[in-house]
Amino acid sequence: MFGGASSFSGKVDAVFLYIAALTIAFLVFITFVMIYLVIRYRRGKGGKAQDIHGHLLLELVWTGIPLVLFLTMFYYGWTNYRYLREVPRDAMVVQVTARQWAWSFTYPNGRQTSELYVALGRPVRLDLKSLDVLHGFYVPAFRVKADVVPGKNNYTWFQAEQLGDFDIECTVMCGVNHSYMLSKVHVIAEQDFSAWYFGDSDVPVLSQAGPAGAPDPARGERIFKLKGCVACHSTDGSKLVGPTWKGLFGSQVTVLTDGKEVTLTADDDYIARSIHHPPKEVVKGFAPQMPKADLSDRDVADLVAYIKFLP
Ligand code: HEC
Ligand SMILES: [Cu+2]
Repeated sequence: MFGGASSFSGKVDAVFLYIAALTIAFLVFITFVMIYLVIRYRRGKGGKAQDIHGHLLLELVWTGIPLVLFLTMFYYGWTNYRYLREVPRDAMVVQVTARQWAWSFTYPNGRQTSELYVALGRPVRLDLKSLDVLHGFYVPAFRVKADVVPGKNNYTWFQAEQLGDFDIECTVMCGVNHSYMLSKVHVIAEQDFSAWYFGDSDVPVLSQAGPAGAPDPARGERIFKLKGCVACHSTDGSKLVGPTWKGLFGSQVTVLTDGKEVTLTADDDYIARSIHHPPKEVVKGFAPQMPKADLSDRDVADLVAYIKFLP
């Protein structure tokens, strides 16, 4: 009866509407009966109070009917909940990593992306992991929502039924940039997905030690987006949670190290140190909020090259 962007959408909407309709019907019914009884039995001239001692049939009816209705709600909700939790065996498994304040996705072949790509009509299982605090994985169009709890592995799944791009949001207040913790699901046709998955895409397999070549700023930029640096650092001069990277390279930076203020030049070495050991030198005017990322030496070299490349 109901369609939607995923195999859940229609089912979740149907349960929701069923419960809402039943609730509204009861609200209207009870309100009208109440108003009627208040008027009918109001205190008037010559009225006389009456004692009533139970009415078996009436009590059976007003217990029985709601009981049956509420059990249908329960049954309907329960069967759908089971469907949401039972992942088909042939589902593709994608690891989802949440951190303040970005999502990343790792595919069975090791490819990592900051946006999710899935094939139309194919079930996808998402294994949810948080690196820091509580997050909530939510794709409104798919009616998919699951908590991502640090230290506990949660999961969810879906099967996309419509081509297109859909929003991913975080539902849990997870820090200052919570509301920017956004991403997308791209639902593409099966053959496009295979081409993307097996082909050469613009998204590299990260932290895989490639041939040691010259540091690559373009790869650095992709790491910047993929590893969530983009949530706290801008490249256009605006101040987010962390300092902007615009004009950073070669500038004078005042940092607090071991409780002392030191002014130094932001060179290769300083930037690499800031990434490897964030709390060691904390830029003046900022809180020590920078997390330690799992980056290889090559990743850091490419990030430094990217920062250098920025105006
Ligand atoms: C949760 C927010 C956050 C994230 C995510 C984050 N940083 Fe930071 N970063 C900060 C803050 C705050 C500072 C300033 C305080 C400090 O120096 O520790 C900072 C400082 C830096 C500095 C020194 C900048 C300067 O102006 O001297 C570099 C370089 C840096 N971060 C690189 C990175 C890289 C690379 C990533 C991604 C792997 C990253 N950061 C992710 C918050 C963040
Ligand atoms: Cu979050």
